[in-house]
Amino acid sequence: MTGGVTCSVLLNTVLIFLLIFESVTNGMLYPRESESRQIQELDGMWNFRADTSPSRNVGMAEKWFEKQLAKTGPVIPMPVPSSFNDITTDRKLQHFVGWAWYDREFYAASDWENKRVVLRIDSAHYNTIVWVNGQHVMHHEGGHLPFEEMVNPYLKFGQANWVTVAVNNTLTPHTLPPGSIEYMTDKNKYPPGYFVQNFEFDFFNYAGIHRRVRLYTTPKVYINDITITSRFEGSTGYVQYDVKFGGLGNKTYPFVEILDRNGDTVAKGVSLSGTLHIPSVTPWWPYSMSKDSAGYLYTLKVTLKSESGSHDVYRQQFGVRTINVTDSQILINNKPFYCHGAAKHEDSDIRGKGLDFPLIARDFAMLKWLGVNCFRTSHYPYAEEIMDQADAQGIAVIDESPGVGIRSNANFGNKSLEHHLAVMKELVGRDKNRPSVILWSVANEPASNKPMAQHYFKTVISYTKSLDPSRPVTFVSDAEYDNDVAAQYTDVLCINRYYGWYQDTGHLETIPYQLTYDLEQWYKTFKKPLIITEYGADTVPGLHTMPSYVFTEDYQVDFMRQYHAVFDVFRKKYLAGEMVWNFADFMTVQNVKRVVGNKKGVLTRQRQPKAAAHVLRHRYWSLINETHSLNKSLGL
Ligand code: GCB
Repeated sequence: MTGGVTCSVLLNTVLIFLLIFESVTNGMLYPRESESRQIQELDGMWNFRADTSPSRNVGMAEKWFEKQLAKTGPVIPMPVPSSFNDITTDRKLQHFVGWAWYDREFYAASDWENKRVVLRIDSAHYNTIVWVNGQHVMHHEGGHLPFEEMVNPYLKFGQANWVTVAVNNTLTPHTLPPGSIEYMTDKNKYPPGYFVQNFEFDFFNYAGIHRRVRLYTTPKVYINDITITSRFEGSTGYVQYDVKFGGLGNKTYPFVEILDRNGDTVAKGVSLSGTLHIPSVTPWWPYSMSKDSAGYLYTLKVTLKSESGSHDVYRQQFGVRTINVTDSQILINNKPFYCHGAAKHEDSDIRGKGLDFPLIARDFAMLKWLGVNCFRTSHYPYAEEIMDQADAQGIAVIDESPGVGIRSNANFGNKSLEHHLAVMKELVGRDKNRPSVILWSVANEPASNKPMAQHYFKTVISYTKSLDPSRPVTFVSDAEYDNDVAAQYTDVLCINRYYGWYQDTGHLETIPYQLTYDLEQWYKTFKKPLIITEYGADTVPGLHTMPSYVFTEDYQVDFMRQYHAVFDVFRKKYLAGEMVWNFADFMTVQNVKRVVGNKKGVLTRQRQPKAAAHVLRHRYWSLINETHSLNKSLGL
């Protein structure tokens, strides 16, 4: 009893600390050029050296950051952004765990001296330390979100500078995702010092500098953060905005304008926060619900002049749309939204999880080809460039944290919880203005049947709601309706199901029985809209049998048809969505259940269709046509 009280006092303290912390931390605006801001890309070939010493700590002990990496020992070229794992032919590097070191040279323009210069890394996996010219600049924990720091004190203006980045991909019980290092001490079986990285998630733990690295400049008094929420009544849009600025306590003269898609001004204001009205507003819609205003984005142009004469301009895109949840539906702009989607991964040959523009473009082309109107960023936050496309192309997103594999008791402790809250704050801070984000998912398949999950998820979900009261919050469960202790705190139930695959393998005829019973029980227990966030079957492309057999393209087709028949019954009731697992094949750890990765994609890893993709495409486009003709008959 006493233990429980102490524990909740501690957690409340954590929550209060984070709420106070929130009002004073930096915003995380995406780097954008403007009249007052310049960007210098640092992507390209960097020097790279993995610290393969048994302790993995020689680089830190010898202070490799104090000189150019090439002067510390042999380096190889490594592309940034990319995962380092699949670039070379070296098996040790593919599976390397520990500190990986990067460095490169760059020039800082002499006229930057009077500006604020920020170094931003869009993401590096997992634990990152950055030095400029040998001096420590920043440290960030977490593999999928951006971090930045003002670097003026470390720069040599008008001269060459160098930046060193050390990234450690070790996962511990308190990282997100969690993992553990296991030392194999039996000298008869393993070499000295042998260890393995264990974790409970099903994708390759790609590592390195995964996203863009940039320097950008702002004036000394600068726009630090912008928060926008919106709604509409009749044809009028109401846009509530809040601008935070940084820099020395100067008097500021803000000017804000809302620009429509053509760049015409539709509303103006002269304060740092307020509500602007857009007459004849065009709401943001998913493309499956509107042909004409799909992905309609406005721009909030903020101009901030200060007494000292500095002048900053930032353009933030947003959409006008609302999200509401009833006991059986998700409503976008007060209309029922049925998610016919796919769960994805950031994953590709060679680059691993490295940002790749051609891949982003191809993925969106294939999402549209399939008729996907919603995807989940399983199982971590995706690159901002991917989220930009979702906003602009009108595809809804379930935005998921890296909370995957939270299963052992150690993963539910205070240290883990505190970090989880901090990650949610970073994620909401980054994606809060995105109209595509309709739902936050705080985790995938945690052990939500363990009693300790109740307090943990109550805290994470209520904290996320406090950060963003405008969106529903969920987590994705693989527990059962009668033992899940955390689902009660969600707004939408999300469950992953593998009937006919992991259970009753090959017995397609059992799927309708088990799925129907399950959906009914979940709804009866919780009275909330439900999304099947995963169902799928591993499929080796090119493998065929008739009748169908597990692992063939034919089985994937038959399997999906069983699910679809049940979905069609329940989508008229309280099923708010179906999402196939997975959009495309992806890499996993080596495992007897996986033949060079997870093959549940309806597309291959090269983004070409398997037979099931055609079935899905037919289904999803029929659903879109049904929605469009319904809208037409309603005069929308
Ligand atoms: C799941 C997990 C996903 C796996 C998938 C599978 O439930 O959420 O990460 O990849 O099953 O294929 O086993």
